[in-house]
Formats: sequence, C-alpha cells, structure tokens
Amino acid sequence: MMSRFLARLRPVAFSLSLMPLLLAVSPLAAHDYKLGDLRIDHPWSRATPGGAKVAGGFMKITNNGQEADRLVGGTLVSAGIVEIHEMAMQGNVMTMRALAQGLEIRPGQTVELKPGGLHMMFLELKSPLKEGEKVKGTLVFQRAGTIEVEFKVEGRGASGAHDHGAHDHGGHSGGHKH
Ligand SMILES: [Cu+2]
Repeated sequence: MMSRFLARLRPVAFSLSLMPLLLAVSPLAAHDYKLGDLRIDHPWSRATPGGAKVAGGFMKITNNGQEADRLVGGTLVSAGIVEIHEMAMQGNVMTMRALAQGLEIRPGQTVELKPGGLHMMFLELKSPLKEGEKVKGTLVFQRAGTIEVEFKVEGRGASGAHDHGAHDHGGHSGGHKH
C-alpha cells in the first residue's frame, strides 16, 4: 500500500524539482515570469517594418493574490519611451490613449495585452525590432515592484489584424484634449 503510494509520488516530486532547471536552460521552455502574486505570460512584440519608431508590447498578466495591483510602467532597452495604452472608440474612429493611472489587475483576474486591445507602447525606438530576437525590458507594478523580462519579437503578421507599426501615432497625441 505504502510502496504503491510512494511509487506514484516520486515521479511528481522528481519532475517538480527538475522544472526550474529546465526553464533556465531550454530556449523552448515556456516564457513566463513570477513576481510576488503576479504571473506574466509570454511578453512579446512584433518586428518593426523599416524605419518604424513604434511597436506594441503584449502579454498576459494574472493576479493570484488577494489585492489588486497595477501595471504602471516599464522599459525596453531599445525604446526611448514606454507607455501603457488602451484602444478606444472615439465616435467611430479607433484611437489609442495612454492610461495615466496604469492598468489594474484585480485579484483572480487575468488581463491580456494584445494587438488591437490593451498594450504597452514602445516609442522612439532606437533600433528596429527583428523577428526572433529577445529584447530586454522591465515591467513596473505598483505593489509587486519591478521585474526584468524579455520581449520575444515575433513576425509582423503575428496574432491580430491590427498592425501597430502602420498606425498614425502622431494623431493620437494630437487628438488629445487636456
Ligand atoms: Cu499604443
């Protein structure tokens, strides 16, 4: 009885202890991060077409804690400015606007930043983002603090019809009324 129990238990314990090692050495391993109660899944961006100075940053953020947190900022080594944006209809025109208070992630909630929706906005890119690269950056949360991440650069057509690179970004700040 006991030996059967142990036989079942051992493979589980073995694979759990091995997991951090595999994550560290395998480039094919899932690309996710933990910071306090937050889990950040697959930060990615898209290759920029020649000369583009802007790109979007995407990921899933899950809050497994008891308190709300907020994504309030971040950095990307190749970007001069990083903002957090949402897409919103203004009349019948889709526009982007910066979230001055950041992006709230409530307890138990998973928020997805994705093309055409909530996103990080990388502005003033000093060098193009090339498919296959991993670009270092940080995410800053109000409660959990700062974490270093890598944004995986995917192909230009990746996930979603909305091409951020082609966006008229000047129009979005120009359209702001303060
Ligand atoms: Cu934007």
